[in-house]
Amino acid sequence: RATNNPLPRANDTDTLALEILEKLTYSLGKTTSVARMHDWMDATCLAVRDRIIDHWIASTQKVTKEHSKRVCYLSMEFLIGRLLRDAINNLGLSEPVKQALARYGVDLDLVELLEPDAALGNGGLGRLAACFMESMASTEVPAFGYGIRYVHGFFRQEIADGAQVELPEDWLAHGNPWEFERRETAYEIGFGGKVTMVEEPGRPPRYVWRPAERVLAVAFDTPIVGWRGKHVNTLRLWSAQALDPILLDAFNSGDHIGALLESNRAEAITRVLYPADSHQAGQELRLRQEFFFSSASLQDIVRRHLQTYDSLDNLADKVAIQLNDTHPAVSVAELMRLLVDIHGIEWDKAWEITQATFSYTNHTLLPEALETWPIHLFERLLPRQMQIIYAINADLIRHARLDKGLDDGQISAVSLIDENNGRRVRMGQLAFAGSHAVNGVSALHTELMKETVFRDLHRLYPERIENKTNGVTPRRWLFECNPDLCKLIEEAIGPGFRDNIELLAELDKFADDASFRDKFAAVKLANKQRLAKVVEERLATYVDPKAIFDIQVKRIHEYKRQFLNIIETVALYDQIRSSPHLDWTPRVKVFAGKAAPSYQEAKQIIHLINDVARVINADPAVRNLLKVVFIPNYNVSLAEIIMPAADVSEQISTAGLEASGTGNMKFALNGALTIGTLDGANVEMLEHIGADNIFIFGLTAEEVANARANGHMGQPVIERQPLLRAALESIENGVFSENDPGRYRSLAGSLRDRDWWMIAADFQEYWNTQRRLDELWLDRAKWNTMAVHNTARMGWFSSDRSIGEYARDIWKAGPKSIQAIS
Ligand code: 26Y
Repeated sequence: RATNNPLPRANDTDTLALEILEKLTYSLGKTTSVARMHDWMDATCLAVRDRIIDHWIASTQKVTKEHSKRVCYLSMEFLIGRLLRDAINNLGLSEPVKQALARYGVDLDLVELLEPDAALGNGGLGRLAACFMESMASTEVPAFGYGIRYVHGFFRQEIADGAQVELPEDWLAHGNPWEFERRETAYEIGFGGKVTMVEEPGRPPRYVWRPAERVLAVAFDTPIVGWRGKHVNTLRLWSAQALDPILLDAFNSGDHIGALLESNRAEAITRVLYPADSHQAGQELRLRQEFFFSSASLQDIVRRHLQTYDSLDNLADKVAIQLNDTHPAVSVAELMRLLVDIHGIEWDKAWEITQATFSYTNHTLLPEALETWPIHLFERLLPRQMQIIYAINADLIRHARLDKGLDDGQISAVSLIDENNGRRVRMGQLAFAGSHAVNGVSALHTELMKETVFRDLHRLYPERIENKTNGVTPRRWLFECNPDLCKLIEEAIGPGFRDNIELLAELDKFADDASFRDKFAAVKLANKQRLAKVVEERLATYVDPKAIFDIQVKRIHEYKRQFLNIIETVALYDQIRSSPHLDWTPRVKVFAGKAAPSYQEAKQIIHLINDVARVINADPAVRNLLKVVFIPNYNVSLAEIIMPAADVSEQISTAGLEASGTGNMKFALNGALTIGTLDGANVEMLEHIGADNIFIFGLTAEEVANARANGHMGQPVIERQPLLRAALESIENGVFSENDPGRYRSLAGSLRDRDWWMIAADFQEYWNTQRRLDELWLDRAKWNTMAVHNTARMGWFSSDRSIGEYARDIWKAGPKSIQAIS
């Protein structure tokens, strides 16, 4: 019997050593004596990849044979990071691969560092997509991730004279060992042109779109292997190519440059990731990207469905399509076009299929991040999709007016077209209308969705919005990044937690066990030493691993309030200098994160952090009681070093603005204590971890809304708080920017003014809470007890749990065991 599924390979060191050598020899053409470290990295990836492929083929065949329902996760971003350790760990090959390489005198840890960090995303939303891909594989939910194969991912950040500099990222420069180009899986994507109505006798009129421009979307597949290699899913990323790569006519007539222009124009679509995660700039190229990957993914989904079934009527029974925010929302119109125009399905039936197939996740309520597109741009680029949106809107408005009795004001709030800002398509409303389920990413965020952005649509469709609190994969964010802690946990409670992370709860009873606590603290110290070494190497700054490591790492944004953190740092600096005799608790303030290149305020905040760091770190008066470091180029790989090394996790966003947060979960899982506001998933962390084990401060979301409505101003608050006043004055008077004393005048001024982000409003409570942490540090047994409780109680925040809920409530897909979770 012919089968391409070989016998399972042996996983011993001998076999792996031989296979790595074979890859080095026959795939890379190198001998052990001339091989460089990157050759070993490639050879190791290829050897490990073979094992993934075995499981991949088996998984694909099983899903095909059983006609299982598939989940298609459409996301403009997948912030994956490195894959080698993930693969080795999930396949249970850590020891044999390490030993195998050791035979050639090669260190696996060093090999791993050479893999480029795939940064096809901005931040939380993209990293969530990557965690979800891993969890779907680990929980055996058949899934495809669909996205864009950007040639240049998220920019590399350097700091020059304190300021952010953006450099191009080039992850594909030396090839990508994980991907498979599928030249046969390619679709034409149209742009522009005209729509004509075709009338044939006895048939309803048909619309035919003749695009002016066409490009090809070519699939590149990466296998995503789940825990214990049980199941492998596919991440399918689209790359743009010209249909006719060189215009032969032009080429032959000697216009060699002109002949290549078209391919440049086509390939530009997937050249670079937009580096903004909170402000829509509205460039045409971005809309092209959105449509390009949406259309390619839908054509692929439809084609695959028709390979098995003879009709699209049962599409929603066999596929669930999740829209990761509104970036793929044009999919709603595009699927309608495919169903109605191409496959001749009647409009109402097509709409039923569409709604049953799609669901949509919202990740932000910030008005400036909500996507809308000018009608004229949409119409020019996607004329047929624009018509379809008008038709959907007409149905929606008719229903709202006639069946639900909405008035004009309410109608204009639910309309897919914003008439107030020069007529724009609202992508949020489109995604909502085209989906059977819409979800927020934390309990608080979901409630706020119902009250704010989607208030009127929620009234119209009160069943549609539900909550799915985010999670993070414990494989990457505990097992792989903190192996020593896992060993310790296993000694205490056995290995069960590796297959069911909620069993971490059994660790709770060790929180009061002094000897366990000490070992827990010893692991934390070793992780801090490792981070200290990175800081020393990259910044030539010594930080004492015995001090509190107080860490804020995330995108730089006003609402995330890195500014609040650095003002508190300045106030602490002032206090240490004015009362040197007091018993100050040594602290290291660690910052990292990127600002969108066009976001001036965020770039100023980075500059300020670096200016403050320079002054404080050089001041002998603080005697190493306080250090400030900004580690450049925050990415997934750096996060894997940082998360296990934190004592304090800063989650201090203005309440109501952080949809969920996921860094908060990674820190707490690794035993950091959170100082945070009642925002996003912090609220649920408080419920799980308990109020005694987390440090909550500040205004609630409701209080923030009220303060804003009541015209809150910072100045009167600042007058009443000498610490804040002094810190702010030193920042605005150039104490940290002597060569440019006015540099921070407007940044500081914004606090005196309307203090939109409630920094002045929350300062005093933040300061007081930090001092409670200082005090707690003196009672290390108590601190460590709390840290153990954090790790023990964070199991619920696994993305396996999130995926289980999506599978059960929204997708109705995945193994029976998952769909039956309570
Ligand atoms: C439209 C464009 C400007 C845009 C691009 C990216 C808008 C938003 C984004 C990304 C948003 C994002 O990353 N949101 C984050 O999603 C995480 C996962 O749900 C949340 O944990 C986090 O609170 C939220 O800010």
